[in-house]
Amino acid sequence: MPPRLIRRIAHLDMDAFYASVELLRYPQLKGLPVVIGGGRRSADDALLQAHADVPLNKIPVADFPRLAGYTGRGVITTATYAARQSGVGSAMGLMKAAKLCPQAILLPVDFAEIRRYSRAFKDIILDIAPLMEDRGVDEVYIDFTEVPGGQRDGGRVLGRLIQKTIFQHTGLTCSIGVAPNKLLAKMASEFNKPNGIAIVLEEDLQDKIWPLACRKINGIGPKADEKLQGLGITTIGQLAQQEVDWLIDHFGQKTGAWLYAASHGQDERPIELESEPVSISRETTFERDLHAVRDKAELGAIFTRLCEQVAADLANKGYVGKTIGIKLRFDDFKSVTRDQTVEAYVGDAKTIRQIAGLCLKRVPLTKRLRLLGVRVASLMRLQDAAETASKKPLALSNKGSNASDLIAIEPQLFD
Ligand code: DCP
Ligand code: MG
Repeated sequence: MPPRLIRRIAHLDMDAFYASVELLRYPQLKGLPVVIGGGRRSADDALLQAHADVPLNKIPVADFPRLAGYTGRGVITTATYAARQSGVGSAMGLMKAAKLCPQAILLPVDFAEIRRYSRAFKDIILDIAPLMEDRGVDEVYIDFTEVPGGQRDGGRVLGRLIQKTIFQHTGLTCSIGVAPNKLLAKMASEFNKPNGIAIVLEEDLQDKIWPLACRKINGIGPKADEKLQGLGITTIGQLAQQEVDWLIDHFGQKTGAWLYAASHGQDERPIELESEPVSISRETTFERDLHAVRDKAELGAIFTRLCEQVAADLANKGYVGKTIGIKLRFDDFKSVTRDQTVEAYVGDAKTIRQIAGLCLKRVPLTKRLRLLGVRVASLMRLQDAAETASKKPLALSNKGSNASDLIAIEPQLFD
């Protein structure tokens, strides 16, 4: 019989993520104090304009905007480790930071670039270890248990492989904690930041976890922490000394029991896998049944609104699609659907509305309507679609816009 595998869960968190992404563009700033925050300023545009004739990595360090003299209400989103040495960090006001570290370079956030790298590092992980839970822009949980190398040296071998591969492909570093569960892994990933790996085993609880402040438990926020401090409890070890009933008396059944389990390093939560949506849709049931002709204006407005909502959902989730569909339910509760697949991926409300309008024309609209829905399927990640389009010869991508031109001249129902 094969030996029973120890459950090994990793938490991976990118190092100074937004700042590190900027350093890829401006490698000349490596090792310098850089803070990211505030809005885009005239100084940022001026920098690029003044150096329009040189590659970004050749812009002299001396020309970058500095924190010194900053006025305004902006806050720091993140700071490089060099800047953190001066005591600046996330959520600090930029004016305060300017006093602590005036020489720091100040750059704005480029969200499109952040999303691109976020997707890239997650795809690299998925290639190596398929059980990954997406926890936001710069962190994930990974189940190491059955992945080759995931048991070796407590998971360190697989951790190193993932770090190395992410770095080779993106130039970014990350830190990894490996532990028997998500709770401990999340704490461990902070132990050796940046570019570090930390292993926490069950038997390490007393030495590595109990000395930490209660706030280090993901889920104990400032309010709960204040209450714990009021009860004389500052470390996880002190929390673990309390009777579960005493904790329940003070925090209620659910939180009390959870505090007790957490302080003893217990956490059974599974890894929740990322699931790709098959389609994105919106539908609405009307307050009263509507007639295609008599209530044309109202229906038209609702139809447009649904398309706008679907377009916004697509944008938020980062997808485009090429099958546009509608769903209608009549006053006799019978439903019909129609859809149309177009050549180019679309995501904007206007094009979705045009194609959905064509679908609508294929349905006889004699009965009154109870419900209207709009759906976009055959999805592709926006970024992958952009990359595919940019690799296509120009003639092919032109075809897509011709298709929507054609649609634009079709008369619309409900208009
Ligand atoms: N972030 C933000 N607002 C905050 C904190 C963070 O917008 N109050 C953004 C900027 C960070 C990113 O989220 O780059 C990830 O947050 P982290 O807490 O992981 O911070 P960093 O990755 O910047 O640094 P670390 O190396 O400590 O993980
Ligand atoms: Mg991070």
